[in-house]
Amino acid sequence: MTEITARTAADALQLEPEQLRALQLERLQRTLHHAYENVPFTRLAFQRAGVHPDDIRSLADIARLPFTTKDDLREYYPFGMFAVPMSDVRRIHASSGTTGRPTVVGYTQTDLDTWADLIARSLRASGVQPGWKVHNAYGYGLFTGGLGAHTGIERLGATVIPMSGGQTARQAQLIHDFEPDAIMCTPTYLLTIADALEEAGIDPRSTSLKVGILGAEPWTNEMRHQIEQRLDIDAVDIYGLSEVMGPGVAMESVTTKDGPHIWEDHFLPEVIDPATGEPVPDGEPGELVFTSLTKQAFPVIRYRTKDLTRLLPGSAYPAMRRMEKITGRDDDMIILRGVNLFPTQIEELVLGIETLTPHFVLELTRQGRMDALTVRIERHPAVSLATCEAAAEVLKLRIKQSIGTTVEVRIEEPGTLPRSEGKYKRLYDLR
Ligand code: DLL
Repeated sequence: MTEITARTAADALQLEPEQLRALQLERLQRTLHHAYENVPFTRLAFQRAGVHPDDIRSLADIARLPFTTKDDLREYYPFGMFAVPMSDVRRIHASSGTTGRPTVVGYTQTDLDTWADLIARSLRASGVQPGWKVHNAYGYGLFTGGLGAHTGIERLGATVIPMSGGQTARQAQLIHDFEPDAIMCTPTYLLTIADALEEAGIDPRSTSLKVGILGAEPWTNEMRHQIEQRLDIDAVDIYGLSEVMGPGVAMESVTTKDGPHIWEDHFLPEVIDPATGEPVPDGEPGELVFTSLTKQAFPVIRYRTKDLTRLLPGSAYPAMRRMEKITGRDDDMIILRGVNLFPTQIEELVLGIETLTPHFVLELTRQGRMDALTVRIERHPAVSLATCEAAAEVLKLRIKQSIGTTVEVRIEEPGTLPRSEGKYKRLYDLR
């Protein structure tokens, strides 16, 4: 494939809609040929579906192509989906996955350059400027968060502080000592860091931090509000997934805070009905699907993310569409006595009650023949048990009113629930 980097399309943000569509179509056709010629899975899947890359003459034709799922990637573990010889692969990452084999992804030097450029673009959207110091607390290693963010921070011309996750007391100390301007980590880990700052006698609102670039897990606008208040920063949403690249597939602008803009010059988004696989119009909710437009080592065609959202018109960057903040994943959905709910819905309600802490987990159990959901929430040390119990009753009521189901709420003593060090495990299925 001819080399295309974000820099050669640096003015992509300025494109008129029809120019962007033309660029996408050209890149789509090139990607389809590249994958068809070099990835046996793609060739086979296309042949089974009776399509050839030459049949795709418009962006709408993409609906004729077969989907790719995580199971497909697992089947070709570890390197069977790579579209270039291993000698051209400069780096691999893997997404852990809770069960089964991890998904392994690869990058050529050009892919790594594009990624760094897109992180740099994302950082600009978040307000980070060249010359700033960025504390990077996404995990380093096979996870795409740490190293993905790292090279982009450098590419922007900012200074990276490569902390990785964990050693939270030390993170708090170094935020105090090194005076970073920005922090990158998961939203739940930032709450853990805020607690550690307080424990070290540092007022979380007094640090040098101006902005948090937060993602890798679903989080609500209520969580944004709480983080912004607690740390006196702007909190913006960064989205991505290993299979499609890593962080930086989409990024929210600090000026609008209205959901991540998808960098459409590199990734073609669709939203489909998860049950039928049919594309739904922009504005309608469904499962997000991506086709990569410039990737060399690991092109993906109609990759089903399982992430649930809607496509919205661009705002801060009118050329690119936005996605609504993710409400959850298709596989995170809890079906409780016939009612569907997502952990983020509970988060929204918990954070709406001032006397409750954001430290909570959900437990699904079976009681007799019925499923039951318990929300276990930590008491804030400064709030009495009686006040907390009263707040728990309010929470139960609000959950009943807005979600339509009855749950148990249990107050736990301060410091007893697990703390986030990265992606937080909110839901425990004990059935
Ligand atoms: O989590 C990439 C990433 C790293 C994104 C750092 C942002 C910051 P994976 O480990 O492959 O990659 O997990 C991808 O995480 O399909 C979503 O379900 C979830 N996710 C990622 N970003 C967001 C976000 C990285 N901003 C999976 N909001 C995705 C909600 C997110 N969910």
